[in-house]
Amino acid sequence: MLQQDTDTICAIATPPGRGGIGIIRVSGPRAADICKCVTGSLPAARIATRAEFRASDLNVIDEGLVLYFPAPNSFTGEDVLELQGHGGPHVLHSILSQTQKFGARLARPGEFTERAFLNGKVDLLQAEAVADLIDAGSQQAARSALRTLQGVFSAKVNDIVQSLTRIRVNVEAAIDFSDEDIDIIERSGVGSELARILGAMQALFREAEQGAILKDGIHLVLAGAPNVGKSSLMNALCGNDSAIVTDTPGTTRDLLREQLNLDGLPITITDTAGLRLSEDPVEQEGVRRATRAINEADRIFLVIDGEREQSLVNTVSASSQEGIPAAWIDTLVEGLGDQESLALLGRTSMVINKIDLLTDSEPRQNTKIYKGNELKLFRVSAKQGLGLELLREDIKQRSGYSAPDGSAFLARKRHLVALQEANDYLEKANQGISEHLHLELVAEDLRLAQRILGRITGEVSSDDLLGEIFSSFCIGK
Ligand SMILES: Nc1nc2c(ncn2[C@@H]2O[C@H](COP(=O)(O)OP(=O)(O)OP(=O)(O)O)[C@@H](O)[C@H]2O)c(=O)[nH]1
Ligand SMILES: [Mg+2]
Repeated sequence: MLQQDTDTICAIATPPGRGGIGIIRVSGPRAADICKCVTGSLPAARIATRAEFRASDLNVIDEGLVLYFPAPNSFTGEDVLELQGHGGPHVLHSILSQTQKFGARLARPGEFTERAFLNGKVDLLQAEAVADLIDAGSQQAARSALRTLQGVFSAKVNDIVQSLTRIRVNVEAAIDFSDEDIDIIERSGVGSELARILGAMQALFREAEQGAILKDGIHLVLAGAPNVGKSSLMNALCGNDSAIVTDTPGTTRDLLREQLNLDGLPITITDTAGLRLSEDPVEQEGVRRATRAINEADRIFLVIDGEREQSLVNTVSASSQEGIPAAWIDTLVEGLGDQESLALLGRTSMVINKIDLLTDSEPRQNTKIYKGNELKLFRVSAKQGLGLELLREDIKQRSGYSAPDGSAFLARKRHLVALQEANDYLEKANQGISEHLHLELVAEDLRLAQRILGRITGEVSSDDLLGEIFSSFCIGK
C-alpha cells in the first residue's frame, strides 16, 4: 500500500472517559500538515516536544506533547502523529475534530493495525496479537500474546513453509524428469524431510492448542436444581460474594458471570437459575437462559444438594459399584435425546455440595459410571470451602491446560483449524509418496498445505478474512 494512495486517518487511541493523559493518533500522508496546522510547527522525528494545540480560530484547546514518526519508521509504516493532551473527553474530541478539519477522517476499528499489516510492518499473526495483548485475561495470556507479537509463532510457521518449499522444488523437478522421478525423490530425501515436517507440525499444533486455551480461556457453568448451592459455590470459587445467596429456592434468576484465573488459565464462571418447572414467567426465562448457557459451556459442574440427597449420597459413596442415580442426571438432560445427553455429560462433573451437613464430611473425588460413561464425582462444601482445590484441579486437567513456560505463544481457533488442515494435506502427500502415487497428486497436496499455512501469517488472505479480523479491534488500534 503506497502512502500517496491512502487517506489520512485519526482516532482517540486511549480508552473513553477521563484520565491523566489522552492520545490522538493520526496516520497517513497528511499527518505532517495536520501537525503544523494544529501545533504551529513540525517537531524533530521521534522527539517528544511540548506544544499548544489550537483550534482553527487559533484559540488554545490544550497543551501537551507531540510526537512525529515519519514513514516508514512508524507503527503503520506511514507518517504518524501522536498528540498527547489531557485525558478529558471534551478536550480530546476538540483536538480530534481539528485533525478532521485539516484533512483526516475517523479510523475504523483496527485500521491502524490493518495499515501496519498492509505495509508489511507485521504479519497477520502479529496483527492479531496486538488485539490479543490488549484483551489478555491474565498475565500469562498477555506474556504469550507479546511473544506472538514478537514473531515467535510466525517464525515457527515460516520454518515449516521454507522446508515445504524445498520439498516442492524436488517434487516439481521429479515431475519434469518423469523417467527418473522415483530416483530423484529417493535421492533428495523427500520422504524423510516430509516426516520431519509432519513431526514439527504436530508439535506446533500442540503448542498452538495451549495458546488458544490461554487466549479464549474456559467457560464453566454451574448448573443444578434450585437451592443446591450454585451461587454459594460461585462465590467460594471466586473468593467474593457477588452472587446473592438465600435459603429461598429460585433466588438466582439471571445469568451471573465472574472471571477467575487458575495458574494463568482465564476462566469465566456462570451462575445460573435453578433448573425446575415453574409457572413464574421470570423464572421460566431464567431457566431458558440457564439451558442456553449449559449448551454453550466448555465445562459444567452439576451441583447436587448433599443434605437433601443424603441417603443416595451415602449409597453411592459406600459402594464402588453403585452408579450415579438417574434422577440427578435428569435435572441436566431433561428433554434431550440420548446423543445430546451423552455429549453434555462428556463435559460435566458432578458436585455433591453441603457435605459439612453429612456424617462423612470429608472432601473427596471419585469416578462413577453412568450408562457406560465415566463421570467425576466431587464431595465439597461451598459454605465451609471444603474440596474446592479438587474442583480447580478438575477444571485445569479437563481443559488440557498445562501452565505455560516462558516459550508459550498465544493462538486463535482460526490458526488451529488451518494447522490441522495443512497437516491433513501433508499426511496425504506423505502417503502418496510411500505408495508411489502420481507425483502430480503429491505436488498438489503440498501446494495446498503451503497455501493454508500462508493463510495463518496472512501471506495468502481474502478480504473477508482481513475484514473479520480487523473489525474485532478497538478504535485507535
Ligand atoms: N451447610 C451448607 N449450606 C450451604 C452450602 N452451600 C449453600 N448452602 C446454603 O444453601 C442455600 C442455597 O444456597 P444458594 O447458593 O443460594 O443456592 P442456589 O443453588 O444458588 O439456589 P438458586 O439460586 O435458588 O437456584 C443457602 O441457604 C446457603 O447458605 C454448604 O456447602 N453447606
Ligand atoms: Mg443461586
